[in-house]
Amino acid sequence: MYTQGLNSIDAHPTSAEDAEREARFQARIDADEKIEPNDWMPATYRRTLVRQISQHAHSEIVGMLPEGNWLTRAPSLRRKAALLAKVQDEGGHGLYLYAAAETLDVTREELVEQLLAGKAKYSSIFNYPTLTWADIGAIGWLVDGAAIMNQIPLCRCSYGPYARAMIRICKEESFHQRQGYEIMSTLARGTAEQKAMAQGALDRWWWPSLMMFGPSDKESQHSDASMRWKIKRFSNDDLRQKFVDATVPQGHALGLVFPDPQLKWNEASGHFDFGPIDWEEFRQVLAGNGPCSKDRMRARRKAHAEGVWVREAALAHAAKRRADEEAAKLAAE
Ligand code: BYC
Repeated sequence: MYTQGLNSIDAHPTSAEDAEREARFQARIDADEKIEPNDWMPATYRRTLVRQISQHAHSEIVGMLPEGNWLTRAPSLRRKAALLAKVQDEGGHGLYLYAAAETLDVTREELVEQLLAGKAKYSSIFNYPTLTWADIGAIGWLVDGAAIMNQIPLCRCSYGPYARAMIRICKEESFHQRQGYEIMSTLARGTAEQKAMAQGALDRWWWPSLMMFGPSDKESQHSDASMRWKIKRFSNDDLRQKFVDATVPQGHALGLVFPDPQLKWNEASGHFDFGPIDWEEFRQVLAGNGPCSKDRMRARRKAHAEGVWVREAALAHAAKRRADEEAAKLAAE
């Protein structure tokens, strides 16, 4: 389903001059300077950023779908208002991220086209269904919790526009995570049926949440370059472990059981050990064979087609304002 021609490895400079420019660029990164849109950057750095930022933007937009599914069925007005605000936030995150990607010489239209054509990846997690209201709690607690763990270090990413977008996004994500945990905690303290709903949601979302951090470090193709460029500050496995260590005590506080018989505290390492991840499932989801992959793409294409008139109206309005401003300027001369 997905292609990523964007990040082919052509990192080797073609001339002594290029080598010198790359060395200066790397020295700036090593000195923790921010790289800004008009600065020189290696083509591979630019492509890596376009790949990661656009996948991230697509994830935010597609991520609106599983939660949007519950807007009409939230159990109270308060829950509905909070969920609506959260889903709107995700749309906003997508916009900041598309705007950050556009500073790298690519248009939002091109990126959206890649998504709709099935050529661009988005996070594996959004290819799973939201079967009960408890899944909304689990998404906030686990999916947003995993997102925060991954995204806090991105606030220090070497590329200025991405780092700045992430600061605002992370603030909003922490509200999302608390919203989810509160839903889980209400259900876990509720009737036996409600507690069973919370447990079922944890059973469904735990392993896919661990997969969000990407393949193991051994399998990760882009980590070495991204770490050297300080786009990524921690490896996929390190972030996954941090997430497990932070989340397991939260689940235990809710009285829930993680669906992993091998999960246990390891006194010697100071971390939780956990069982093997089903990487075949991850590969299948990335290949477009997740439980909801086809539905998600269908919903995005439909929304895009139905939004044509909004985009046309916005462009017509902008053109009219420009024309009015020009006319006012001429009249004033
Ligand atoms: N799903 O070499 P690797 C959110 C791909 S939004 C799909 O380790 P990298 C939220 C990877 O792209 C969550 N694909 O890659 C929104 C690469 O494929 P390509 C999104 C995945 O980039 C709404 C290949 O596997 N967050 O939280 O060094 C509501 C090899 O991987 C996944 C971000 O996008 C995956 N899970 O590291 C609630 C954060 N994992 O491109 C919540 C920014 C890996 O070669 N992104 N792949 O075809 C990142 O931090 C990094 O891109 C990743 C992967 C850690 C995800």
